[in-house]
Amino acid sequence: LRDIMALLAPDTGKAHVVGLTGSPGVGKSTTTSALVGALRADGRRVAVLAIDPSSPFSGGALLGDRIRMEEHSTDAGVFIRSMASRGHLGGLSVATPQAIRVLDAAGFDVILVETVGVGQSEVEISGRADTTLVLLAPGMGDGIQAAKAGILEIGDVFVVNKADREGAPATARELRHMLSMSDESDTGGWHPPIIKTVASRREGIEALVASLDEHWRWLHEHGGLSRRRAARAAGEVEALVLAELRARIGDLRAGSGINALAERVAAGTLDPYAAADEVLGALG
Ligand SMILES: Nc1nc2c(ncn2[C@@H]2O[C@H](COP(=O)(O)OP(=O)(O)OP(=O)(O)O)[C@@H](O)[C@H]2O)c(=O)[nH]1
Ligand SMILES: [Mg+2]
Repeated sequence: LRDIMALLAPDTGKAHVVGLTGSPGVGKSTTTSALVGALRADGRRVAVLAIDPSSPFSGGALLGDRIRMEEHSTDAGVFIRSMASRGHLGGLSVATPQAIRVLDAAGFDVILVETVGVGQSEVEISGRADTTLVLLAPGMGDGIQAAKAGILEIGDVFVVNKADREGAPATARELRHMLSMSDESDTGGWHPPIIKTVASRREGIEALVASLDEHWRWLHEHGGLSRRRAARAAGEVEALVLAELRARIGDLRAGSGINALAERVAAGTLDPYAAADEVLGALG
């Protein structure tokens, strides 16, 4: 992987990475599939990463997604892959950043990353995507939940899906109201649009594509793209460093290094900070 990443690095940075998140069953996969159709009709190559939480929350997600994406499975301009998040905090697979890099280098114009929002976890996707799409649906008590989960801050584009259901205008209104109260300085001047869709009938999908494109243009014009990507890269590097440190600490523990120090700390002949300094010194 190390060698592959080194080879791919010069070819990355072109794709528009779009994260989709929202409560289970809100219509993320249906929307993703409709977006693939619209983007393909426009001649763009599209990759989809569906992050499967592998949790009891939605055990059937994988199969359901397969079925919903099937119509695109024979299209050479579409790549679809489910990835297990294996309990990784944040609901994103550990390998997601690498997968995004590979697809980016492979020349996909748009990479759609679907993550199930359970609790606060969806916030992590905003750190990985150029554009974060937050989906809500009427009658799911989503509005208040959204505010609680800090989802208002991460959404660049909001979708009120299932607009064929009662309560969609109220959900959109409530969302607009909450967005109007949030801190403008956070968004750098971008006003997140709210798009109503009926993903199952592909209604509103063109407007959604237009909003995604508009945000992409805005990111280029206002320097937000390089800022976001630098922050994302920092997160990636940090994660690699932490993984390496964790591995080395594991080695230390397997040897006698930490045990000897721990005994001295327990006996009161060494304080824990001094012990930590010794460990860090050994790691360096
Ligand atoms: N009435 C209505 N139903 C919809 C709409 N969009 C999706 N659905 C249905 O809602 C259900 C859930 O859709 P999915 O696309 O699987 O939702 P999801 O957010 O990907 O679900 P998870 O991945 O399990 O969290 C399916 O039965 C869809 O057919 C819509 O616009 N209107
Ligand atoms: Mg899904």
